[in-house]
Amino acid sequence: MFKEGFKSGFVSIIGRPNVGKSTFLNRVIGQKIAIMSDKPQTTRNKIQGVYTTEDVQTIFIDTPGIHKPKHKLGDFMMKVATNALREVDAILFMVNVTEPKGKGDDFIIEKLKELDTPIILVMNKVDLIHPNDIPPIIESYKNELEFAAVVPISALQGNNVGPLLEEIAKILPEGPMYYPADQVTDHPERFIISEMIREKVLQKTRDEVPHSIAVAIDQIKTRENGNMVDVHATILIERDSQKGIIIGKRGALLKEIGSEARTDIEMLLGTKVYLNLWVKVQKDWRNKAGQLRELGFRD
Ligand code: GDP
Ligand code: MG
Ligand code: K
Repeated sequence: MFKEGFKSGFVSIIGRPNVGKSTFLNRVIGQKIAIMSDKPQTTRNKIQGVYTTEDVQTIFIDTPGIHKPKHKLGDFMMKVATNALREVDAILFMVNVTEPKGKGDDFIIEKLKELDTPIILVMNKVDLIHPNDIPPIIESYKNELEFAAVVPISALQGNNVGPLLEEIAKILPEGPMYYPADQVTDHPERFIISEMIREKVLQKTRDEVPHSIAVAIDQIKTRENGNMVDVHATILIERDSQKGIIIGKRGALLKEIGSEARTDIEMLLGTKVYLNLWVKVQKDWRNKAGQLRELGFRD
């Protein structure tokens, strides 16, 4: 689903163990969370939660490896983790304000220095410290890295979490709603359906569109009478020129794609399906999500 001026993007939270990353996510996402970490379509950088408002969708992803300097990661793994951080729109570097900057933080800082990705320094657990004691700690980090913003919060009590979300929103680019706003649990068929549609597009267009196209499932909804499922999906392409190819003369090709994909989806769901397909140019979309997915560790 696309809306003029809507923003969306991927955000990675990094920080030493116990700084409050999970507490923060639970607080932010609460009822709105869609945990999709065990789903096949999720990036190897597991999706931890999706937070959607009227204007913004923030997809929080986990970047394994980078949190654990003691863990013996191969060069390759470390490179992949670092590359993944390069592909996100923003990084939340979370620290515990009650502890001085330590070795674990220095390790993360060294990794972050290699990146151009905007970083927000999140000083968590401010409820445990006198406000006067916070600035020197902030300085110790600012001496080492440049931050898009520095936000003290208490993830536990909720203090200042709203302003932090606003800082994130400032950084995110305009983009699609990758996941439905009302999604509380993941639809297990979602990925298969998107792949079914993608497959038809590739078959019908031969080699005229690159494999980098993606299909976002905007909505899967069973009608009230229960006899029919409405599926709304968007084919994301990178260039305007690909749009005409996919749609075809008077929409003929898109119709074929839709009709054949619908048959497959009906088999999968065991019910009649109304499939509504859109084609949308989303420049750079691949960098945002597809590439992350492609990096997947198959563990
Ligand atoms: P993670 O390892 O970074 O995911 O950290 P957790 O979210 O599991 O939190 C570690 C511990 O810190 C838990 O006992 C939390 O309750 C506590 N904690 C997290 N955020 C805060 C906070 O803002 N204030 C206080 N006082 N404790 C917090
Ligand atoms: Mg945790
Ligand atoms: K994904």
